[in-house]
Amino acid sequence: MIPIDDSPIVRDGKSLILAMDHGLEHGPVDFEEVPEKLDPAAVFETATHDAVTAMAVQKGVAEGYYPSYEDDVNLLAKLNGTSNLWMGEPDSPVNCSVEYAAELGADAVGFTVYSGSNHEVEMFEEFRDAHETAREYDLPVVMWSYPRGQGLKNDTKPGTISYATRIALELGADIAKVKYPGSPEAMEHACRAAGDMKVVMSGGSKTSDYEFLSTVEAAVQAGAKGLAVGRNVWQREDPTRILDALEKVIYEEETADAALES
Ligand code: FBP
Repeated sequence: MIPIDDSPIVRDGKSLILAMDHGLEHGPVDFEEVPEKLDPAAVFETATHDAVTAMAVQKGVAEGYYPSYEDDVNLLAKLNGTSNLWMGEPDSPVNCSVEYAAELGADAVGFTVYSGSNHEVEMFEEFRDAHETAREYDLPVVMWSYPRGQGLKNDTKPGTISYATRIALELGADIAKVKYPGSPEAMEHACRAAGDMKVVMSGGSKTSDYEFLSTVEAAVQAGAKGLAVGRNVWQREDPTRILDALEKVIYEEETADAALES
């Protein structure tokens, strides 16, 4: 097993994963204000920024677009994913095998686990298969660790997020992507609950430059090892500007203010 810090998706112990699977998870509505980003090539261009350590996409997008970017972008193949066109307890079908992700040139694989859902048992079993196969291919595993379901009224409360990071550690993930639990103290506890596993913060819906960067700053100061972000980067008119600032906040541990000024 290759140490996670030696993986191409990690830079100086941290990661900035640019996610663009929203067309599946949310639908084209996420691209309404930035219609030019409906073309996956436009987001792959953004991912060539030095701050980005991997781009997370589904299989179909990887097949069509990754060959043109494989020299400049590291691929994180998302193995499961679902639309929001149906109702019911959270679940996410496995759309891609680890073997096929490796064939596509993936540097890592990503897997959503909705702990707390009535489908938790199957999702844990599917994660086990993916995780153990990924180990055979020396591919790091990033868990989108999202406790969600009818038993969970608030999926970002501190105890839920530290449970989410702990589940990811227990099940063998190398990196867990979790939502920000609302305060630096809660994030710190979530990182401690993760032991030696890396925790990255989920970006969420688009906010102002300052609000977004100061939350990233708080998360990094609390022990998060970076960010997995989509809309807060590619829904911006100038993704390069925010990536320049994120590079400073994440890798150089500058404040949001300092990063925005320079
Ligand atoms: P965002 O930073 O835009 O939220 O993207 C990260 C991500 O995990 C995507 O991979 C995914 O499409 C989306 O968030 C799912 O978010 P949610 O399940 O909260 O709607």
